[in-house]
Amino acid sequence: MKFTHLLSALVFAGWAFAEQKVHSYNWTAQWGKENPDGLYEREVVTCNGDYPWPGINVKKGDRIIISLTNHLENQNTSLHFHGLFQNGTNEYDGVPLMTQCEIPPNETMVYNFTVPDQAGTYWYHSHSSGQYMDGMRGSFVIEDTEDMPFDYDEEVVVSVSDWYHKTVSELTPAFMSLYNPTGAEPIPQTLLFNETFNGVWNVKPDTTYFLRIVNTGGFLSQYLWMEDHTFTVVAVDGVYVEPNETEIIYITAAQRYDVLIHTKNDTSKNYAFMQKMDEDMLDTLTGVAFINSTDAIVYNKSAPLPEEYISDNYDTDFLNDFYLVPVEPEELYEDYDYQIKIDVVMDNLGNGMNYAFFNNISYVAPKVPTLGTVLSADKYATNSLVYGESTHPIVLQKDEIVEIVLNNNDTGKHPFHLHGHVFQVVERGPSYLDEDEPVPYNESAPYDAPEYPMRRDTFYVNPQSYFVLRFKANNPGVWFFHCHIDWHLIQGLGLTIIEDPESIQAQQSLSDNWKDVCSAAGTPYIGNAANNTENYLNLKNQNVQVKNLPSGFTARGIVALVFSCIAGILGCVVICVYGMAQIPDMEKKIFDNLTADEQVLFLEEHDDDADDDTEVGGANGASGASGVNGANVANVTSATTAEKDAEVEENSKEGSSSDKN
Ligand SMILES: *[C@@H]1O[C@H](CO)[C@@H](O)[C@H](O)[C@H]1NC(C)=O
Ligand SMILES: *[C@@H]1O[C@H](CO)[C@@H](O)[C@H](O)[C@H]1NC(C)=O
Ligand SMILES: *[C@@H]1O[C@H](CO)[C@@H](O)[C@H](O)[C@H]1NC(C)=O
Ligand SMILES: *[C@@H]1O[C@H](CO)[C@@H](O)[C@H](O)[C@H]1NC(C)=O
Ligand SMILES: *[C@@H]1O[C@H](CO)[C@@H](O)[C@H](O)[C@H]1NC(C)=O
Ligand SMILES: *[C@@H]1O[C@H](CO)[C@@H](O)[C@H](O)[C@H]1NC(C)=O
Ligand SMILES: *[C@@H]1O[C@H](CO)[C@@H](O)[C@H](O)[C@H]1NC(C)=O
Ligand SMILES: *[C@@H]1O[C@H](CO)[C@@H](O)[C@H](O)[C@H]1NC(C)=O
Ligand SMILES: *[C@@H]1O[C@H](CO)[C@@H](O)[C@H](O)[C@H]1NC(C)=O
Ligand SMILES: *[C@@H]1O[C@H](CO)[C@@H](O)[C@H](O)[C@H]1NC(C)=O
Ligand SMILES: *[C@@H]1O[C@H](CO)[C@@H](O)[C@H](O)[C@H]1NC(C)=O
Ligand SMILES: *[C@@H]1O[C@H](CO)[C@@H](O)[C@H](O)[C@H]1NC(C)=O
Ligand SMILES: [Cu+2]
Repeated sequence: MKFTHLLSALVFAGWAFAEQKVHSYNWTAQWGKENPDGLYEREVVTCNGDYPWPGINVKKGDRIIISLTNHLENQNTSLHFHGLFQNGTNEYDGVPLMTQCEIPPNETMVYNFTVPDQAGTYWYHSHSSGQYMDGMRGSFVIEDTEDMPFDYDEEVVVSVSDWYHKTVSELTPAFMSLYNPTGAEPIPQTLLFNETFNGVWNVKPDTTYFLRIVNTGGFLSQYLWMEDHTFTVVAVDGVYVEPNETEIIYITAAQRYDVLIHTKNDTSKNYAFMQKMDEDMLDTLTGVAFINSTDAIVYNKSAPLPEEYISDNYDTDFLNDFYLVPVEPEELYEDYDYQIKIDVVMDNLGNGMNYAFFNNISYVAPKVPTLGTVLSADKYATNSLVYGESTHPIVLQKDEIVEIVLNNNDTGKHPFHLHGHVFQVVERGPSYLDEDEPVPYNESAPYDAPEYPMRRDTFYVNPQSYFVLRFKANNPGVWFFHCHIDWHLIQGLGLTIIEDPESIQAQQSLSDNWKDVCSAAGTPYIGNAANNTENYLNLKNQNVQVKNLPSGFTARGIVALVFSCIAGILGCVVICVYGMAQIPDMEKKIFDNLTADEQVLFLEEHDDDADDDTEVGGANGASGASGVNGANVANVTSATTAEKDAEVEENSKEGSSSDKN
């Protein structure tokens, strides 16, 4: 342990004895109507009826007690504190069916933990199937109690996020559908700045601002730049870095950039703060209302608001976070004890839908939350079998050095997040989108890893490329490693790390309230992944992913088939006339026509004979995965989208002039 570490550990231990400040919140999640972008009013998840959700601002060593009540009526909920290590309090990490049960309607869960020794910018959000994209999210700032490695005058937090005009439960059925065999993600309409469109940031002249930027969006990365001002990056994901000045920041979903911005002396004019969608992540621009959005750095309230400020180098000259240098250097872990090697693949399963995989596994939640299995499995807790196959369990030994090699066989970028840790970034390959094949990491190729690698908790991989991360397994708990594009999580892009299960058993226990939530949800919390309490090695009836397509089917084949079937069987007129009533039926018809080998395809109707060992799970226990909704299928037709666009354009004039801040 370095001296500075020892010192901060001692200071931190001191907190435990000093008077601990307690921050208590009673929060009720409920539906409300809001119009954050000024273009369209829709249902959002509110906090006690208010929107947006409050920012939390606390100091190291404080205690957080959040009583979260679910009054959503039709959905479960949960709360994750992104980036907090929850060392010893794994039960409050907030992942349904991994570290807790879903909080069902009318139930309350109390999250009760000590703020860790992790000064920095974090955030909280629902971890229940896509729900945070409906607005259930906020900033979580841990103030430093020691001197910070830079000076500033004022501190401000700001969120940036993509925004949809439909709720996740409206969008999911069409996304997880036979009619979307390529897995094209729903297209967001706008980008928000602090949950408002064309946001306003009021500044004072000649002032150094410490701006904490959080991307609370569920899908898109964004480019950020300012008119005639520069960012000096001083921290990422709660890790202080040597100041690095840049004109442009690229921020993925869930990442944080803390920057210094020095304002001008002259107050006669206002300046643009620009946000731009990473359009490479969009399958189509149809449905996007504004790809760029212009926020205002306001020096003078009577002067006009700024015009859009164009950049010609936004996609080439952004800061590459790989090269950042942590202020508190941690030497590269020279070698690893255990390697997790995973290929990211998007592919179709036997129901024709598109799923996401690490190797051949698409995450499906178990019957018993994984933490519950750890705490009840006794000596079997070190055997990954007991956690089930579709949770993709990986058991780590205490304090071993773990290397994650992730090869991205997909043509998109993905921001990956590991709960419970910051990791060292050892390598990231460039985009190989122009190659015919993905280029995997070549371990034997000579390579100079940085001596003091950058550390953070969310890091993106380039298209058809790879990254390599390392961390020490020094935080006993069950931790999710997953893509932070919430659509991809619904498609199963996650795996379960069971870190040092023996220490979890020795040190952690579950609160009564935690157990009450499980009982209310009807979810057992004792037993293996298949809810077997007698024989932990018997996984009969565990939840598993949908079976594979018969070999020879490809996504492209399905597209061709689906669309020729739609044309052949029904035709557009029928879709319009019969609407949703006909469509569930149509799916069956398409399958009838697909192949004679219907048994293979229709697993769900078949799991009582050949497949009685398993129950076919939907996507990640996602509410939306159940049933195809005809209304959303109709949205694919371009006429309706074009109409919407026209509407949006018109409303936008109002939106841009209204100063909602
Ligand atoms: C939260 O609710 C409980 C019980 O209704 C009450 O005792 C407590 O004072 C409330 N706390 C806050 C911070 O409002
Ligand atoms: C929740 O409680 C309210 C008020 O007591 C009741 O009307 C509603 O039916 C309950 N909902 C569920 C899902 O139990
Ligand atoms: C929170 O946890 C602390 C420490 O375990 C305990 O003393 C306290 O009673 C808990 N508070 C609530 C409201 O559960
Ligand atoms: C964003 O909202 C928070 C309140 O949640 C406020 O403290 C902050 O000043 C706002 N940021 C900007 C840039 O206006
Ligand atoms: C801005 O004003 C301060 C005094 O208020 C002065 O010290 C500083 O040099 C000025 N900066 C510029 C760029 O003019
Ligand atoms: C603010 O803007 C108004 C309108 O352009 C201008 O008349 C005024 O002089 C400006 N104030 C300052 C302090 O620059
Ligand atoms: C969006 O911003 C880019 C970069 O500044 C610019 O080239 C482009 O014209 C803008 N597009 C729109 C629709 O404003
Ligand atoms: C700043 O970032 C650039 C890459 O964008 C890198 O080349 C440079 O070494 C960095 N400098 C520091 C001090 O972090
Ligand atoms: C990913 O792509 C590489 C290179 O084309 C290939 O060798 C590997 O088998 C692919 N992985 C999977 C799981 O398909
Ligand atoms: C978790 O706490 C243990 C001591 O209880 C400590 O050794 C370990 O370094 C901590 N892990 C993290 C990630 O902070
Ligand atoms: C779990 O097992 C118990 C006892 O066999 C049974 O009563 C319960 O319905 C099962 N629950 C689930 C969710 O499978
Ligand atoms: C809520 O959670 C329960 C238990 O995990 C699950 O059975 C139910 O399907 C979930 N409800 C929704 C709407 O997702
Ligand atoms: Cu992804």
